[in-house]
Formats: sequence, structure tokens, C-alpha cells
Amino acid sequence: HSALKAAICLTTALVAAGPAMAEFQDRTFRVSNGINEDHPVNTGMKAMQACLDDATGGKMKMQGFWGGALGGDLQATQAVRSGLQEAVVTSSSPLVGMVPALGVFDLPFLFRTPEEAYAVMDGPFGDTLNEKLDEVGLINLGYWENGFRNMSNSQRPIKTWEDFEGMKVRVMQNNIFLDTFSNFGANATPMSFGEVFSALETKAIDAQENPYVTIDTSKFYEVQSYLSETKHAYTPFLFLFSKAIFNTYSPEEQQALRDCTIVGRDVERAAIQDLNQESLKKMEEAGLEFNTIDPAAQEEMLQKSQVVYEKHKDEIGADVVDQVQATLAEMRGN
Ligand code: TK8
Repeated sequence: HSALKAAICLTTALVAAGPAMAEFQDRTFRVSNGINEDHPVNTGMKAMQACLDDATGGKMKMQGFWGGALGGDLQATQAVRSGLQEAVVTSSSPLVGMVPALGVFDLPFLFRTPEEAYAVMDGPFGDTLNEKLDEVGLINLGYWENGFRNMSNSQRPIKTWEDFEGMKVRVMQNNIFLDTFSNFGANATPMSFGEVFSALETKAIDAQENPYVTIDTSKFYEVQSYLSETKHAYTPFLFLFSKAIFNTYSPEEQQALRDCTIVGRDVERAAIQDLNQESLKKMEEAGLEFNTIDPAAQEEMLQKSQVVYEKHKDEIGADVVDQVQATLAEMRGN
């Protein structure tokens, strides 16, 4: 009987110590970022950490790595996929080789507002993509924001698609972007993000395209002269966790991670919306010439880009493209 008594005592002691004892262990995980530490992703990660502190009694700690210190998007994601690294915040575009459906985000001029993008990503379509990511060993904890992409270059203002003629434009490692810019007559070169600054600096390339906040925090504006508000694509940041590692966490730890990533997401998105105009102003003050694109020229770029939709629809998945376009048509009331 004494063994039984001891067992009962032990159980009582564990229960009395509270659920945190059994459900949360000390865990530190690394989060790889290609962008720099002053990007709003860090603001979001701080909010996410505060949430994790609450949810896990301070047991779960994130450690951010910046500026591609743990590799570029593709390399870091491969490490996450194979369980060598815990997490990465990556653009969706370089991952289309793993999950072709992600290519939908790369279609030129698909979204018009952040709200359209949020509705698609945070709704059933986002869940469908998450299942596809899960199948390749990646848990997408949430859709954070990279944002609407705009052009910077060292040659001339871009006002119509003809202004791209012959321009050496760095594109992400993604065939849809490659075709979009080739179709405009540019000399498009796929390149990883970490190589962009020095390629611009040495004039190996003339142009690149990214959201204002990224052009600002990655200092590309220091080696560029023109900014043109093309808004030609919206790119999400995926907050990816290694499935192999995630599966070793308790259900409570997994839930805390999922919930707190959403808390961080909302803070990060709001921080980007706040910073967008500020970044633009800062870059204009630094001497860059800024222009918007008039609606007729924008419409012309969109029309000219339809061939890119036709070319890539099947490889993305016709059902995938149709689903997103149906959601957008409904939101736009047509
Ligand atoms: C940072 C990248 C970057 C992306 C790009 O790792 O490659 O141009 O827009 O934000 O994900």
C-alpha cells in the first residue's frame, strides 16, 4: 500500500504545482529573417514574445536572427523543413518549387488593397495553402506582411510599362516575377535577397522591387535614385515552423505558438501600415525622386500582364487561381 500512497502523493504534488509544470518545458527557438532588425517583423515578434511569456509562464523564448544570418529565404526554409532549424519568416515567392499554389501571390496586380489580401489569407483559402505547406513539412503559423511591392532604380522614373525596356531588374527566385518583368521588356535577373544591396551598389543591376519599408530598412535607397509606386504585387511573409520539431511539442505549447503568432501578426501588419508613408518620406528626403503611376498606365500594365496569368495558371493550379479570383470578385461586388 505504501507504493500506492506514494503514487497518490506524487500525483497530488504535480497537480498542486499547476498545469504549467507538466505542459510547458523550457524551449528556445530560432527565427530566421532575411530583413533587418529594424523591420516591423521585429515589432511583431516582440508582441508575440510577450504573449508567449504569458501563455507559457516564461518558458518559451524566441531568438531572432536578422539580415540573412541563418541563410536566405530558400536556404533557411529548407533547414526548417528538414528539422535543422525551428522557424523562418520568409516571403512566399521563393517557395513555389515546394508548394506551387503559393505562386498565386506572385500574379501581377492581383490584390488592390491590404484588406483584400488579408481576407484571402486569413480565410478558408489561407487554410488550404497551410495544408499544402503541412504536406511538405512546414507549419505555417500565420500570414504576416511583407506588403505591396514598388520599384526602385538608378536610371529613370517608371511611369508606363515601356519605361522598363532594357532595365536590369533583380527579381526574386520565382518564374512568375521573372516572366512579369521580361514581358515588360526588362532584363530580369533572379537573385537571392542577400545579394541585392551589393548588386545595386556595383551597378550589376539597375533596379529592384520591394515594399517601401523593406527598401528603407535594407538600405537599398542609399544606392538608388528613383521610386515608382507600381504596387505590382503583394507578398506575404509566412511564419513557418518546422513540422518535425512542432510535433515534439505538447498540444498546449503548439496552441500557445499558434495563438501568439496571430497576436504578433496583427501588431506587425499595423506597424507596416504606420511605417509605409514614413519610409517613403524618409527616402524622398534622402533625395530619391518619387512618382505614382496614373490609373490608365496601371490598367495598361495589368492588361499586358494577362499573358503571365495564362502562362502560369495551370502550374499554380487553375482551381487555386479561380478560388482567389472568385473571392476578390465577391469583395469588389462584381
Ligand atoms: C527577405 C525577403 C524579401 C523579399 C525579397 O528575406 O526577396 O525581395 O521581398 O523581403 O523575403
